[in-house]
Amino acid sequence: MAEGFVLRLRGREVPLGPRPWVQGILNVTPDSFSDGGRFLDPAAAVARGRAMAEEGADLLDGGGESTRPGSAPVPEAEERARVIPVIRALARDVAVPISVDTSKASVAAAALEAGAAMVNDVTALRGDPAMAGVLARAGGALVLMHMQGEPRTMQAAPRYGEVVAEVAAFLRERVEAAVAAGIAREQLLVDPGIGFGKTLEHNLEILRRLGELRSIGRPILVGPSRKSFLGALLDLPVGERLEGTLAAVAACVLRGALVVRVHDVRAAARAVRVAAALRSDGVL
Ligand code: HH2
Repeated sequence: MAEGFVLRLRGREVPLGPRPWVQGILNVTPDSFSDGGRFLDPAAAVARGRAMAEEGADLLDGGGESTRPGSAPVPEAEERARVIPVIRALARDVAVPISVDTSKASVAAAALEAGAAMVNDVTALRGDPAMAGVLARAGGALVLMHMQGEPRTMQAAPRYGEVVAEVAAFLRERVEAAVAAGIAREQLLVDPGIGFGKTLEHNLEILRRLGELRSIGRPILVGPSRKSFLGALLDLPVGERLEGTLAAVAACVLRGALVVRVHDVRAAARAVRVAAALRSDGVL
């Protein structure tokens, strides 16, 4: 059911799928929505990264700028100072590939130079005109994520005609724009951007029909972890959304997601294994 892909990381190609990957979130920020301030200290961030690799992460995603609803942009020097030393240390210390969660080309370039193998750009190359060139030159995988609006205002009044069709059309267009800019198709993953300019109903509709995004022909990454759609469904604060996250992770895997981006790696890795075994192609 879930197809296999070749993913071009920096300097090497790896198979992705049918076994899904767990991407561990490492927020080196004071203000992320669920763990802001916990890993701002570089030593704490590196320890957290190592722990997630031991808990079964296939990939780590380090970010120095929160994109939670209402968040303000972080100056480039500040973002670099937060995230680059952590990426450099983790790239040396852990066996799994490291991704950098940034929309700034200079931060992405520095992270790739420091050993990152992937860039997670929540603006899908719309935030910084120099980003595509960085990926075209340096190589490395690139996540193209859908977002309506920008983090500061995106949850004010999200509006779609048909949300799944519009997200799919956007991701298709961004894949072609990346390829036209010199990035290889094998470098690309797509992500519908749960919670980025979407109401509860929009998020649910995307997750219910996630399988439709498979026709884009690139691996699907989804980030449901601890997000507010779970809070709305369960009427629970951010610290109590683990079970909801795991249910969403399982549903995503059953519908063909090949990377799930999560905070709680150990639990999610177990849920992913079971969900993958229960898919029609039964990945053990
Ligand atoms: N979600 C967040 C951040 N980056 N990147 C991708 N590709 N997909 C996502 O769904 C996604 C993302 C928000 O989660 P988190 O990193 O925990 O929070 P914050 O942005 O507040 O740091």
